Amino acid sequence: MSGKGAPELSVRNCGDLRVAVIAAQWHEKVMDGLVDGALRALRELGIDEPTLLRVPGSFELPVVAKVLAGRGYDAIVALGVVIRGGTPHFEYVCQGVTQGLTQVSIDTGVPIGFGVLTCDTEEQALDRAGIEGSREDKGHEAVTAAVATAATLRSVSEP
Ligand code: DLZ
Repeated sequence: MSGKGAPELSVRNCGDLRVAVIAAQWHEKVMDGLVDGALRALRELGIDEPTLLRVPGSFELPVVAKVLAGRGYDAIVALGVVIRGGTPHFEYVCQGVTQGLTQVSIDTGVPIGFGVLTCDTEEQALDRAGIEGSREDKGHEAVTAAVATAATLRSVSEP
């Protein structure tokens, strides 16, 4: 089998990528952790001036991602937290945001890091928020995935 391995992720090959972070506003404490983790990951990669936009809720992430994807960004990172309540609303928001972001990414060819937590409880979300005591840091992970994919795409489009 032939083919290139994934390009190394470093300031050298990522620092000039244009990246936008879009963050919903529900569940402030978890969102603060996700945004901090995402911005930290971008700094580690030398991407010091990302665009950061806020939207009201996770349902609004796809439309903003679509507009930004048409404006020359190399990668987009979508951050949100949806926590199950007592009505079917949870399913509709989760489905809308997941399908919406998938569609935007495939239709536009711009990688989107999926940093949307869909949790049964706030405790589960806090455990993934990259704050003190969390076991996971999903904002950081979403940036790494989106930037790695953008670097891969760039490596195949250049001779
Ligand atoms: C309405 C709503 C509810 C009930 N829960 C959440 C949530 O847990 N996380 C989230 O990001 N947004 C929630 N929203 C707001 C919707 O995403 C959306 O902003 C509104 O339905 C208005 O379009």
